[in-house]
Amino acid sequence: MRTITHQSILAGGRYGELSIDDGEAQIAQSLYRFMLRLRMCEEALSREYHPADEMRCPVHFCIGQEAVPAALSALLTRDDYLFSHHRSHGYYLAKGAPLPAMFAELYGKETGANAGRAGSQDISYPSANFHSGAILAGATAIAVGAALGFQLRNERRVAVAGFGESATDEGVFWESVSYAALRKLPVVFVCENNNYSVFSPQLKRQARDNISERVATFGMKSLPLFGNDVMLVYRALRSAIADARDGRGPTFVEAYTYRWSGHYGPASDDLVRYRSVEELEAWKDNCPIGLLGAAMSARNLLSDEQKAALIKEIDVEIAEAFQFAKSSPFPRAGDWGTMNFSDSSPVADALLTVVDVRTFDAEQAIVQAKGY
Ligand SMILES: Cc1ncc(C[n+]2csc(CCOP(=O)(O)OP(=O)(O)O)c2C)c(N)n1
Ligand SMILES: [Mg+2]
Repeated sequence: MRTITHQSILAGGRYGELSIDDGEAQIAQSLYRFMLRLRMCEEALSREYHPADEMRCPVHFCIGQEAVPAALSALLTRDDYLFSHHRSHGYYLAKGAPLPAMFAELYGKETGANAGRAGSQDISYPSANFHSGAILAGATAIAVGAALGFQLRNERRVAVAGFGESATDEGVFWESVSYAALRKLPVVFVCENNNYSVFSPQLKRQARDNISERVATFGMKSLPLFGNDVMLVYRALRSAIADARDGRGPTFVEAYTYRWSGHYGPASDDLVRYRSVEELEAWKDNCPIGLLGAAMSARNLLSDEQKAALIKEIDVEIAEAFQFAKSSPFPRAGDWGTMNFSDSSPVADALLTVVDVRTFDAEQAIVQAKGY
């Protein structure tokens, strides 16, 4: 197994190994488009978040981490399941869920993906088999459960769990790996290792930075790679997903990457001084979109005109999504009882009757979303 760490990536400076093989022109173009669209969405949402303060849910932006979702978008079928964590937007779009419903969800609107009740970090789109959740490492265990279901029913479907390296601080992650390896389940674990859990680097939370090696000792294929080379990520996930689908068992892919934004919210949190300006700049030099774009230009796969046309097209789509979100109605308090998505849960029904909607609303102080 090749050794790769955050330190070794920084020591390597500007990455010069991204290659587009013969026959990969089309996939490179679609990966580029996905990453650019995701980046532009995140930047537009960041710009709108303050001072308007119309989005009132916490948002964890994934600027700089576009490669893994892009690769998944090209590889998963609608029938496959994708479970992700709080940094959810890239994964949501990877599953082909609609942009206007994502924006509306962030605005807390009735037309949002979850009728405005989940917000960014718990957003889901059940008809596309996409679910995210704020409980770290939850995605890993749930994906294993889904994969067990596919295996028992003899379905050629795959479950993917996407999460940050901090999920590996949790016991349930290792239990999930152990059971998936034992049962050779059709599941793929994708860890976006950006080194930080909020403000804590991995080596302040774990004695070693060798997650992939440890996973391999559980009897699972395990692959660490430079996660800003989207072509590498794409090839690794293509083979992992094919293995899972064809009964060759699970794979753990550890994609080393970096978030440019603060942990949450659009504002920089660098004043906490948990990471250096030089480190951030070094990773910006290795931007996943910039690296792919340069390789495509060198192969005449992306002209300035094509890029400008793409930006124009995405700008229009984003403007329409904002318009949709802002002009949509808020959910009505009187619909509280229908928030239960299951119609067969007597426990939830019983609990819901305890809540007096009017009292509940009256007791909610208006809390400004500022400070992050
Ligand atoms: C079980 C659990 N513990 C703690 C938290 C609080 N929390 C939210 S995000 C986060 C850091 C997550 O880091 P990582 O998994 O590496 O993802 P990243 O934010 O770096 O993308 C923590 C500790 C949580 N959501 N769930
Ligand atoms: Mg992290």
